[in-house]
Amino acid sequence: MSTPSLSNQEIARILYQIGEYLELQDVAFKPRAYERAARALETLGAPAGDIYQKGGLKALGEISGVGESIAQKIEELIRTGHLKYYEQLKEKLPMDVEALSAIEGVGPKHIKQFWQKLKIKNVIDLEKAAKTGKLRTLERMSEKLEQKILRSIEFHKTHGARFFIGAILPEIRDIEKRLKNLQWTRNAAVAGSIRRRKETVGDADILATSDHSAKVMEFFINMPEVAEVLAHGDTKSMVRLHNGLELDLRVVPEESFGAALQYFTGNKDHNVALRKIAIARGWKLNEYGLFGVQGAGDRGQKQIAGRTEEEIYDKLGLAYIEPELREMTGELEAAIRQAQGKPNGLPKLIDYNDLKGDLQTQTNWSDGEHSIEEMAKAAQARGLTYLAITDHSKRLAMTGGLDEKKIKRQWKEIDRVNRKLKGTRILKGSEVDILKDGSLDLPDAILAQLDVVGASVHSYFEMPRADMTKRLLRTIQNPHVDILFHPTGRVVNKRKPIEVDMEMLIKGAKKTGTVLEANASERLDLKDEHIRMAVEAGVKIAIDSDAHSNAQFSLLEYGIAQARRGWATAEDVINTRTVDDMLLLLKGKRTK
Ligand code: DGT
Ligand code: CA
Ligand code: CA
Ligand code: ZN
Repeated sequence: MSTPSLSNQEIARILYQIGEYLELQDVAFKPRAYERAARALETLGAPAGDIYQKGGLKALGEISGVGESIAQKIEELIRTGHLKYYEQLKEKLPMDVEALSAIEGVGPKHIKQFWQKLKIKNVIDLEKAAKTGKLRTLERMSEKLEQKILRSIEFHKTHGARFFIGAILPEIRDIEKRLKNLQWTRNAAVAGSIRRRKETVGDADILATSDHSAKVMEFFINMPEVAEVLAHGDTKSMVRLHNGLELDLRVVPEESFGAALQYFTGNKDHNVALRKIAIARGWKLNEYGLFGVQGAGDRGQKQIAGRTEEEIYDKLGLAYIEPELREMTGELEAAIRQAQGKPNGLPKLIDYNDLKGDLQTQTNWSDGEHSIEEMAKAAQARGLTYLAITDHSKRLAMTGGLDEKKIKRQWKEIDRVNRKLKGTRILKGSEVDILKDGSLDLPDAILAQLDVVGASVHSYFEMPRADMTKRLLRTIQNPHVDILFHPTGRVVNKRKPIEVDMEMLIKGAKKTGTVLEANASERLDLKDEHIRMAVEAGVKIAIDSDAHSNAQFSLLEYGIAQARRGWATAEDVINTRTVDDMLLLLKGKRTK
């Protein structure tokens, strides 16, 4: 093809929008079909353009969830980069459906009505109409609803878009480093949800100490990433970056740095509870420090702590709490128990350097970009001593999924690279597809010869909860299934999880000795709370990059962060073990 074809994500986005336009026109059934197809596109391992090139229109139609008529539209998009049908819909309904439907209280019917009666095309128009009292005049509207919409618009302005942590952390870290290295600062640190490594973040809260705070602010608002300066003061400024993320920078006194770091790291509930502990002791805790009367001779309030976070927790009678745990989910109680030498203290969290291997990676044998050898070298560069090659299995034929014959050929190549490469061992694996009934698309005889078998749902995402739970429980019954890959199928900010009874699944994993994956890619699947449930139940976790290129081993960090937020120790995570210990652990299930 001469023109660069659209990515699967871009095609999916257009299909989603068509679905929304059809919904606006009260068309029956079709909106669901477009949604389904969009989702199928998002989960495809290989670019739709490649699939089309290899198998034509017929191959597009064979993608599960894509019918004949939508396949034709995808073909047109691939061939021309445009879609007449879509352009026509857009012309007829030229409003920003995506943004408008994100406003709470605004549904498809409203969007249609707002356009027909008031020519409202986007959120700015909507806000104007609400502020001038025009919305309330419409049928089925009221002053109350108008106010609700205004509040919701206001909310979206401040909290609307939450950013995936992986999309912003490298840039924020870079800014933090530049601020730290600045000649006018003594210290600088990112606080807030970013420091807690929450999977999505609203804005970035940065702190610094300096004797020349005006200079620091000057530097901050003039950084090349800054698109707009929202506020500029001597000790506090706020900017918006080109990517849309807002950054606050506060310069605080040196003796308050720890207190400010603690305060602005949050979360809010954790802070409120901590302040109550201070009050119970007759003290006061705020972003400037911990203050109170300590000794009998003291008069007035003195600073008891504030320079470091550690001394604040210590003076309040708590063990130090890692930022990832500060979510008010029992960490304070555990920290008190620990400080008092009682059992059930805080977990010793897995460290960011603890991983020795990666158990889900794909290569150019299926939908990955690089060869087995290139992936192994990249894993080695990341400091890993082993990696499992887990290309897709045959049902995902469109991704080049491997059948029995091809997988046996791959083993030969793995053996060859293993003989050549020192220091990193390549394990034979597969990402086996879970069929509708929970069985797998490769025979046990093949699975038995693999070092690492991960099983994944890539179809029938919409199954009712009970059926899905049954399906996955059947899958993990298979003694050859070592790991359930990305157990819920969600993608942060993009795709909702499948419906499954997580408690039953974890029980099943415990009973069968199946490992659950904490996928470190944009999926971050399992979620932190589910990792915690698994860990509490004694189920082992594997943190995998799911790398599709040699650059993606850096993703592992986000999986580790998620595992830490799930209270996981190194012991809970199988790939902190040496390759032999890890394999021994997997064998435990197979020989059970
Ligand atoms: P985000 O930005 O929505 O992802 O979440 P955070 O946690 O970064 O929240 P943000 O940016 O609103 O505020 C940063 C921190 O400041 C927050 O984690 C705790 C602290 N904080 C904010 N508001 C309050 C408050 O009303 N009381 C207390 N004690 N702390 C607060
Ligand atoms: Ca924040
Ligand atoms: Ca903030
Ligand atoms: Zn997968």
